[in-house]
Order: sequence, then structure tokens, then C-alpha cells
Amino acid sequence: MNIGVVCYPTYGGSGVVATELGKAMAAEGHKVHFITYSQPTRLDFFNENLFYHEVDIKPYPLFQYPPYEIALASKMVDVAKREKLDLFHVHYAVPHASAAYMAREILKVEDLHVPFITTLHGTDITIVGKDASLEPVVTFSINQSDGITAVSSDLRKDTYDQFKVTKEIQVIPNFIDLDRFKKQKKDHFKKAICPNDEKLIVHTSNFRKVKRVQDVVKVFNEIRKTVPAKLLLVGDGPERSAIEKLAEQSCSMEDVRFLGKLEAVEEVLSVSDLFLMTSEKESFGLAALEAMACEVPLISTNAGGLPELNVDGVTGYLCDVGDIENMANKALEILDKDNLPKFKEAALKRAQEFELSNILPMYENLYKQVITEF
Ligand code: GMT
Repeated sequence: MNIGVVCYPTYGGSGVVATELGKAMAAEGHKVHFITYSQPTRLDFFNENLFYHEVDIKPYPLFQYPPYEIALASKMVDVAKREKLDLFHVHYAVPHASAAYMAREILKVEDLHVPFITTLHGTDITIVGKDASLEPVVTFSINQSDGITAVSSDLRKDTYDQFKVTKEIQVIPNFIDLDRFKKQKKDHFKKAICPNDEKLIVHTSNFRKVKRVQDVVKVFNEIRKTVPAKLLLVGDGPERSAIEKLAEQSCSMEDVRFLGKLEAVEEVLSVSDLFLMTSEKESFGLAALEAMACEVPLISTNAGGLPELNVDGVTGYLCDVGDIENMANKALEILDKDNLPKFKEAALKRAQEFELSNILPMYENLYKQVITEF
């Protein structure tokens, strides 16, 4: 198949899923064309089946807001014609689904038939898309999709609850490449961070409000009242300065490190004992799955799709959003030397269910079905 993939190219779950899926499809022999405004972060190498087409927007003094959606749709039309695309797969509904709709309809006029699949990732539904300023277009373009997927049953339900979507939404969860995300021997790294064998707690995110990273710091402060521990915060984003301030005021900066954006996050996960995901809403929780694949158990909230990943009492614990005390108590239970090995083992076992090879056929079958039925 010749597939056109539209996604956000930055660090972020939807871009990672889009890129890793595209790479896996290319390895299966399909030709995959990424269409976006800059090179996707995990696509910086040569492969005969992978292509990148940059969306170009010319600045003009009249434009307070450059028309990205139109530029994207135009590029999609252009690539579809030149590369004889069979299908578009757009990740994150806003504004990719409406651009895909526009491209498909333009191509139809020239008797070219290129259907599109929209994958809903989370905040495109739960935060951005449901806002009244966007909702009519989002509803329309989801309904116009030739295939719709959501990354969890919870997100599927949210979409039906909040939008008048009349079409079938197929749940295809996030996936993990266990060749990359596996526990590596990094003892020297652990020794450098935890010289006195402290427990290592980790959090990775894009530091947006929805992640409630301040709760990570608060839970950590409770944990270290009982157990010597260190905290690593990986990632960057709008809330980082506020979190740094909170950490400076509430704990010793010797014990907390902000690592910023990190490509080889699996190396940090390999030496970690516990992952904290304190999000107010999380459609799936890809960062948590990456941790579990590296044998790191999880304290997460019970928000969104997290209960579909984190098995309460087995791979970690599920807690109410903002319940710092319970999160800290449950964390101490996991970190107990008699419990930690079994939680680690269970985390890995659960992650194996989301191995790429289990999920890839779901997308591949959907692609074939949509192309055949269109
Ligand atoms: O978590 C984010 O804010 C990034 C966001 C994205 O769209 O890039 O992630 C969403 O998609 C991921 C991949 O499907 C999911 O694993 C995340 O749970 C989801 N984030 C939220 O729902 C907040």
C-alpha cells in the first residue's frame, strides 16, 4: 500500500504512535509518506520505504494566523497525486481530519479516490476538539472519516458522549517496541544518581496542566518521609517553571533532577523503581506503557483509559486524581523490597500484551478494509 500519514511531528504521544506505526508499516514493505510541518522526531534516518513531505506556509502580512489547514490539505492532494496514495491516515483530529476531508473531496473531482482514517488520541477529543469554537467541524470531519480509531475504550466512549458521531469507532490501543523498550544494564547510571541505594522515582510528560506534575512532586515528598528516594522528571513544557519552583520550595534539589527532553528515555526507565502518572485525563498513557516495558511498576490515576493499562494491585495501583496521600501510601507498598520484584515482573508481562506485533495487524487490516470498501 501507499499510505499518507499526517501527524504532529513533535515529542508527544500521537506523533510517536504515528511515526512508529509508519516505520513498522514500511518494514512490512508498504510505502509510507509523512506529511507534516517538520521532520517527525523519530524519523531521522534513511529507509527506502519512508518519505517525508514538508507542509510549507508562506507568510503574508495579512495573516494573523497562517492557514495551516489549507496548506496541509493542498500538500495532501499534491502527494496523493504524485505518489499514487491509496489511503490517508491522520493522527489527532484537530485539524488533520478536516484537512483530510478537504483533500479527499478535491481529489474526487479529478476522479481520484483516496479514503482517510482518523485516529483519535485524547486531547483532540477531551480538551481541544470539544470546545464550542471547534466542535462542529470536528464532529463533521470525524463522521466523514472512512475509518475511525480511538486508543482506548474510554476515549471511544468519551467521543460518543461528547460528539454526535454516528459511525463505528474501532479501539486500537497504543503499542510498544519491546526491542527498544527493555530493561538495560545501566548500573553505573543508577549508582551516580542514587549513590546510597535510594529508590528512583520517575515521571515523563510534556508538562502540560492536564498531567498535574505538581502532584508528582507532592507524592515524592510524601514517599521520601519514609524511604530515601530520588526523583527524575523527564520532558519539558508550559508548566515546567512552576514545577521547578514547587520543587525548590518543597524539597532538596539534590534529590530532584529535571532532565528535559530526552531521546533515550528507556535508559532512565531501566534504572527506575516506580513511575508516577498523575494525569487528570489520559486517553491511554503511552509513557506509562514505555515504563512498564522496562519493568517499572506504576502509580497512576484512574482517569480516562489508564485502568485499561494499569491493573490495580498487579502492575501498580490506580488512585483518584489528586489523592496524594493514597498515591504515596500505595507507592510505599510497591517499593517495599518484598513486593517490588513481583510488581516489576507483572508490569513487564502486561506491557508484552501491547507488543507492536500484536497491534500492527489491527491497523493493517483496517487499512485494507477501508481501501476495499471505498
Ligand atoms: O499526552 C499528551 O498530552 C500528548 C498527547 C498527544 O496527542 O500527543 O497524547 C495523547 O495520545 C497518546 C498516544 O495515543 C496517549 O497515550 C496519551 O494518553 C494521550 N494524552 C492524553 O490523553 C492527555
